[in-house]
Amino acid sequence: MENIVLPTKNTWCPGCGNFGIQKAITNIVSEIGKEKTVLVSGVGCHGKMADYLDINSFYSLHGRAIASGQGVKMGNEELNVICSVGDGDAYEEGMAHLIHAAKRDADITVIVHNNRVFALTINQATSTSPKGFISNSTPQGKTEEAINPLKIMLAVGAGFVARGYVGKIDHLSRIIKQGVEHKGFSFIEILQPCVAWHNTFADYNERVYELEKEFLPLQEAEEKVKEWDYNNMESKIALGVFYKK
Ligand SMILES: Cc1ncc(C[n+]2csc(CCOP(=O)(O)OP(=O)(O)O)c2C)c(N)n1
Ligand code: SF4
Ligand SMILES: [Mg+2]
Repeated sequence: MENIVLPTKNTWCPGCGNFGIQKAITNIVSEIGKEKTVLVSGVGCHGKMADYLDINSFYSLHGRAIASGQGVKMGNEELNVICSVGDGDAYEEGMAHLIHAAKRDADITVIVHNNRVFALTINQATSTSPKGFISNSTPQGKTEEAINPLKIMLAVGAGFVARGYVGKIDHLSRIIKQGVEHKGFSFIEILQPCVAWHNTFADYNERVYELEKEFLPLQEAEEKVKEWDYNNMESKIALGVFYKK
């Protein structure tokens, strides 16, 4: 394993789920090839990843990392492009980019650091915060249902759809590696608790489980992603590759 963590001052909160994603990338970087990999970051707590890793990177704008990543890939198709984005980035400001990149099967990997909150701007609800979530933008509780991004990705034809969890770093590392190696668009939702504003560690630890199969046929995947709808606080949460074309 190559140590690519820079000695830069790290301002993530102690215990932040982003450390798990940093570790997962560190685990696989020598296997996917450090010199031919580019990390394209959005803006938010997750975006600081570009500052903390000794890896080729491009610090993009909030919601624009997926567009920038496609530009990088067009410039040099030999590169592995990993767009490291927040849920605010991917499912709010950048949702149109996410949908169209999936639809056109752009050969990039999107990893979503989904803490289910706008964290850097100190606690506003996002599309995947559960109904009833109390935050600075929803002081009386979020009134809308959460969206299910995996369902959306399958509906628009994404060729690789997976979910990982920072509490299972080896499993997460394997999923990211598979996503990078997949030819075409790959989408990986990562459950990343934010210990400051949305600490879901205990809840996820109780509910997550790994899919037994390597991946599922499309119809089965479409059913499986409905098991947890992001509002339900009781159902089990499947991890793994749901679908691979
Ligand atoms: C176009 C635009 N809108 C809003 C902002 C302000 N902004 C900066 S970070 C951020 C929240 C990021 O949330 P998320 O993408 O979920 O990342 P996290 O901080 O949770 O990792 C916002 C709204 C911005 N920089 N640019
Ligand atoms: S605010 Fe949340 S996401 Fe941001 S560094 Fe702290 S724990 Fe991590
Ligand atoms: Mg977020």
